[in-house]
Amino acid sequence: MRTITLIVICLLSIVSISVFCSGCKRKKTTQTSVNPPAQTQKNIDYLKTETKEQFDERMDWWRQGRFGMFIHWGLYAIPEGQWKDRTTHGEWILTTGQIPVAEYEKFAPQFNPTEFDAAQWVKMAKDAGMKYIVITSKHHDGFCLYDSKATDYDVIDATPFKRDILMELTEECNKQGIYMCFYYSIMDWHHPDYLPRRNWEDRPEDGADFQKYIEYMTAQVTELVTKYNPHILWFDGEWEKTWSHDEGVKLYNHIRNLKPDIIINNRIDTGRGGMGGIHDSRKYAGDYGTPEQEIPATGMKGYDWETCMTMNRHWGWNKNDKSFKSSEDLIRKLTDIASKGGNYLLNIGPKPDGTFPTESIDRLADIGRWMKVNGESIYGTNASVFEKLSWGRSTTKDNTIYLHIFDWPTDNKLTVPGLITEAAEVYPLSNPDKKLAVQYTDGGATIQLPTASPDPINTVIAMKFKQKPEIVKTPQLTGKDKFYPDCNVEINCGSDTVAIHYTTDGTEPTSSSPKYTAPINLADTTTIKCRAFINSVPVTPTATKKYTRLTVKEPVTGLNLIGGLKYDIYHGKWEKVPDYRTLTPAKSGIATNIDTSVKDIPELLSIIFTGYITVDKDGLYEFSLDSDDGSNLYIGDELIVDNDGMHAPVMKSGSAALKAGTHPIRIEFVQGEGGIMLDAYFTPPGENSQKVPPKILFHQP
Ligand code: H79
Repeated sequence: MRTITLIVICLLSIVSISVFCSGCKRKKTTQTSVNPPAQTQKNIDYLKTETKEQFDERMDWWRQGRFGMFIHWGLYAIPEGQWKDRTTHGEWILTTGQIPVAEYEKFAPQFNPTEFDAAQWVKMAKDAGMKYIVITSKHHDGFCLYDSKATDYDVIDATPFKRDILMELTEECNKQGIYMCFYYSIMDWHHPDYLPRRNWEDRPEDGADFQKYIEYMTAQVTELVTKYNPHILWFDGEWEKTWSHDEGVKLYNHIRNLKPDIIINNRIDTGRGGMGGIHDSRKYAGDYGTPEQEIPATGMKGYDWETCMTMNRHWGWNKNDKSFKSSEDLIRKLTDIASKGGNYLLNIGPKPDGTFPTESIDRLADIGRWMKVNGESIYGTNASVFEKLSWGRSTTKDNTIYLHIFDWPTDNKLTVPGLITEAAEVYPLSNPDKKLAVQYTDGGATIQLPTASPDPINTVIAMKFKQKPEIVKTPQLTGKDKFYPDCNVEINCGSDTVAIHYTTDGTEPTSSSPKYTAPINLADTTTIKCRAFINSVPVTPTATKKYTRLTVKEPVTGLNLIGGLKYDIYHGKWEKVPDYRTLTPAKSGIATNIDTSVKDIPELLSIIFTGYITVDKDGLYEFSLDSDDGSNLYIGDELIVDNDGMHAPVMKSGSAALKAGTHPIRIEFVQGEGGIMLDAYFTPPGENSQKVPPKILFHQP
């Protein structure tokens, strides 16, 4: 998988390749040779051994903190976003400007940020209400902001500044009580052993040894952890095909063995799933998800995540980029993120002289003023207990609910839908002495607000309760929408004190419809409609769900079968699984497993597995395909799992009702560029999900 951004970069590169192809001599490397890191004594596999309690304890400060500062600073600050005629470059300028490495290195002697003052930076973060700082120890350009023994391409050896920026910041953070954390790029455009090269470069690949690069990186990460003791390592640049899941896991365990309580983001492994940043934490290393420049639509129960975002359009300093988000926007984004249970990592791109952009300083101060009053509604809070709120957001902590008002109601009455527990105290955080009156009606509360909004950006109202407050929500119906032979449906609306009434004939439920008291057993295709009532008055919208009873598939008989699936491989570039029936296979054979190990070339291919699956009992079977890129699974002629198209690792599932016996099965797979992966799982009735075992796969010779 690889998305449009890179493709565009590649196209641009091809167009102007001739411009930079002068003098193809091998660049002198500045890296000194590195010894492989010493083996640590412990070597615990942390991915497999950590309990939930241990994980919660390790993540505690981070979850409490909710708000951090990202800092992108390095040689790319020197050109200030401009190369030749283009003024829209950022920290990617080496690549987007196609600057040969030898040319780019000339920024190093110009790096002399005499105004840099670690105390001031840390204080600005702290005053803004931020609890941690993540700074680029090394970005994609390979230049290091600290004194690395593994390279001369760092602030000490290559610049006139000769001060260890990370050490100064670390000491200041320790002094001021801020958690110091480091960004580290796996992708490295400078190191001679890093592969792949940019396709416009004239640096030859000969002699490059990626394994040596891994040793270099491991040595650097080791010195960062042991010398600076950072609280997070924030990896990035993991998406190139040279980086693998196995190396990610190895590096993760190496770092945790050095410092067991460190936190590591999910970009250390290959499972982050695009800019959305969410990974399957059961399969991939990484302690939290990293959505980039976006905020997920909803929170994810039990999953930690942090949105990283720029204030303007660039991460690194660009003097022409004036499109800064307003303070209002930033404060509301912080609130939105907290209301979904996430962290906000807000970026600063310092200038070449070592100061922050004025626009950033102003915004940090605005956020700080708001946080001083309202911080308790952000720090250590959990996601909203409400469904969508028309006027703003909500966060919660223990027996307190915080209401964040973005749009002040014109009649000064704030409705809190579904709240049926009376609060002990209700007041604005900006004026705790001003207690507000609340009216409770069936299925909700109404707060009488002051006549004017104290803070038009976000006024926070605290509601304190003596016990955990009860909130009635639109009823949720459990269970899969496809079943066989029957299923039990449970209904939950978050409260036991209200009555849920339901229908199964498609009509709207009323207070005289059957009352839900125990799971509803379905033996046929049915649509359930349900709604919560208090004193016969409806207090939620109606929820509807259709449950379909699948037609059971009869087995095929009378076949002479032997073990394994047939496979055919086709070569070509496709966006989806191709119409392979019109194509000639490049390779065919018998596969024991449903995976990509049979491939003959690494990219641009399609694999079709055909044959039979034998199951030993009647019932509903759930099939899942986890693939990068696309895949489909058919039983007979019916498409059961549709996971087609170009994408990062994604798992999709579907169900089929099967009689015990043998059924025709077909798995189709397509691979574009980048990561390649295919795994097939199934869940037999009453069992756990498992890889489809080879012993139940057959073909007709
Ligand atoms: O350091 C900042 C940026 O320089 C860096 N990440 C932030 C924190 C960054 N690098 N690239 N990008 C941002 C955008 C790149 C996106 C892509 Fe991909 C990489 C498109 C295809 C490969 C990420 C991975 C999105 C899909 C897969």
